[in-house]
Amino acid sequence: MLQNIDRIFEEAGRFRAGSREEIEQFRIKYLGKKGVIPALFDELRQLPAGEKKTTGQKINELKQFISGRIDEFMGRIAAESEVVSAADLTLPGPPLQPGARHPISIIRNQIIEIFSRIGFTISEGPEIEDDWHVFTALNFPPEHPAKDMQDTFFIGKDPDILLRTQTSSVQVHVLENQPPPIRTISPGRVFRNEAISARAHCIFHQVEGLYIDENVSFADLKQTLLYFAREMFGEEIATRLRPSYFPFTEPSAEMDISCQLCGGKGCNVCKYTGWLEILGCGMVDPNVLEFTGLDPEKYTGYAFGMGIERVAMLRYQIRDLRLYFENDLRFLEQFCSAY
Ligand code: 2U9
Repeated sequence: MLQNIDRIFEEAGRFRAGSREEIEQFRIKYLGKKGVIPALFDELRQLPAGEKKTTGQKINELKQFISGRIDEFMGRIAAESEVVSAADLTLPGPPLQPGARHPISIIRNQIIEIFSRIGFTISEGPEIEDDWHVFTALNFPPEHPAKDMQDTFFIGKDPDILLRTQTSSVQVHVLENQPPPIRTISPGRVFRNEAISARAHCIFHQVEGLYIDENVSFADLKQTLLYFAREMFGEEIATRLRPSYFPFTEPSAEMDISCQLCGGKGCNVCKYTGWLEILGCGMVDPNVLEFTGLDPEKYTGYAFGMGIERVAMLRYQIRDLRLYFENDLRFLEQFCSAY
């Protein structure tokens, strides 16, 4: 029943009225004697006692929301007809609701700004790629499961042409076309053949970073990521690295930040660990350098990658990834930023 109420919330939220008749029809549909809200209250009576309180509250919220929408549209129509009848063309127009940047854009711009300050350039590249730039040059073995149709979107029948699954493909182009020192980040949209849920989506955004030069060490990587975490989440944030595995880096690690909700003490958001995973990183595998024409005896480098949706979730305490893609103004209006 709660899901049904959520659906009605959305449906009523999408309603737009151009005339008094349309508003009246909307009122009858939801609040009329035989309308949706009285039907929900009838249904409520059948529920077990334990569920009645929360469900009843939700129905009341829905009722108030719908009444609010009716008042809002009536007010607008009244204001419009007043302007027409008064016809005072010297009056200022009705205020325009200012737009707000999407949270993904805000966080992407902040990440770009943070890394730009320490000398990283921005690289962009194609979303439709070939196998070499997405997998082979990044040291994925031919039989790697990521190359499977279950995980990657291929364009047509050609197994060589696909939608990039990570923006590291952009950095393979950079390595092929530019001599070191290279210090660049690649923000962009990526595609994975995943079922959509609160924690996963088939389209999401990443920022991958790459630094290649002589004598680049793991210590450089650690300090850069610590700097990033402090700039993004505040000076008080603690970080830790856990060993991990990626085909393109060796050694590899994942970085956690201390949970800001509980200050690292443990809560249901951090699953009582005090830590939240934020990104993956490591030293670029010598094979990747060799594949892209660099001498691994001369050059070393580090790389890192993060999902922008994930960083935004941690920054704004967003619980469900699907909210980013629904274009619901009640969600989008909450974000306001200089970025
Ligand atoms: C080159 C070589 C190596 C980029 C890296 C990660 C680790 C990583 C994931 C984080 C969450 C992607 O969005 S996510 O699923 N990424 O863990 N990415 S190192 O490594 C590179 C990049 C470019 C030439």
